[in-house]
Amino acid sequence: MVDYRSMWSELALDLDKHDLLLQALPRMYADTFLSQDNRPKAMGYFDFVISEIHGLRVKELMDHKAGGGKVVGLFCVFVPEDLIIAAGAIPVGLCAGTQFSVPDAEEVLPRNTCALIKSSFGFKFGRTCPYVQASDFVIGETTCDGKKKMYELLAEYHPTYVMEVPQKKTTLGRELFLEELRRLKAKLEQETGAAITAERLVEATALVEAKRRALRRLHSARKARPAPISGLDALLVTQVAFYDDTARFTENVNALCDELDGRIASGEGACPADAPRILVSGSPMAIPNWKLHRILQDSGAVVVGEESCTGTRYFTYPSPEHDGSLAGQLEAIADRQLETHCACFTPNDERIEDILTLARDWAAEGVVHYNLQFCHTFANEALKVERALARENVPLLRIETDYSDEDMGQLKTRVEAFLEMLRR
Ligand code: BJ8
Repeated sequence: MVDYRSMWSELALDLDKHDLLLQALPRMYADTFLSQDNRPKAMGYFDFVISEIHGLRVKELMDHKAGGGKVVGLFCVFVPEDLIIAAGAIPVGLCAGTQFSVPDAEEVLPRNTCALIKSSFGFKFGRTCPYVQASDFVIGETTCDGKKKMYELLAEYHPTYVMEVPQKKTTLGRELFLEELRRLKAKLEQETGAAITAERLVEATALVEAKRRALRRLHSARKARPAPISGLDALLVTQVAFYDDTARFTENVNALCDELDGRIASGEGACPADAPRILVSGSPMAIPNWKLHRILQDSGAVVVGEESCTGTRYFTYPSPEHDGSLAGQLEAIADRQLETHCACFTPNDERIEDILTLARDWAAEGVVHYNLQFCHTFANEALKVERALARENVPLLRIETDYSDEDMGQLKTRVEAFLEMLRR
């Protein structure tokens, strides 16, 4: 067992508090993941990654920094990873999904803030996340109001750069976003001292596209009945995508998909063929937020897709064709990113279309709309989702929750009643 304590000290972590966090994780992981029946063998890689979540991967980031490289933290899929990679830096997702860091955040942020924002901020404020500590700077974005205002406070504790994301997908919105990509490119070049050339960007986009393709392949495998992989395992893979080494991750997702192809061919599933098939849609589920999937799965359902930024919104749309020039590539990146149908946009009808397509093509018998408490954008959009699904006769269950365990019993009762209705 490697001892990482000196690395964590170097990163100025609060070691006592960090110990408490690491003590809780193995048990929680074993109960949630390792206890599942008939998991694909290739999930072993992802189990290993989680077992080293604050160890080996952080060491890789520190080695990169020791060699003169930079690490850049992100909170939103709108920030293009390929631009960061083209500058020779490593992007890492910092959105957090645990109640552990929420009390620290509530010393500063209002309690009625969404759990994702509080958890992410709390990790910096309480110095319990080696990833934010390892990052040379973080890139925020002007998506929801809670995040925007959190970044202003975060800037008091960590170098923070905020990128403007438009609120409407108009011609003007696209121009603004394109200009913001150019500004971000200049910022990255200034921070890393490396020039982002057309060639480097082609290579970086190819790397990121290969990862997205592998995730699409995994997502597509979940169309099969019985589903060859559990919803929990599939969600875990997407969560790991935000911080693992891109090329190694892609290779392992493809190995997993090869195994799933074999399972599909032989009719082997991760659940019974008649398990109710559920599409989850709404707020992202940052690692280690496995709460809703676990309740659904323990109640006998199988989650066959996530319409969220820890799901289809992250990987569905590939980069469009371009002429190979730097300017042409930035336009292609802008167009790809603007296909992220986040509820922060108005209007956002494309998301409703996406949900209908996913429910139909993945043969979902019901949709669970997942809303983090105090996330007004997704909460307001839920009504439109409900109406659209009603027109297609797809039942919807609206869940609003946070990261605490307090409402587990109540949620389980509601989920079980919903599944019972689907079975009837
Ligand atoms: S593109 S979904 S990753 S902004 S859940 S913090 S919206 S109050 S995370 Fe998001 Fe980018 Fe959009 Fe995706 Fe605010 Fe809602 Fe909290 Fe949210």
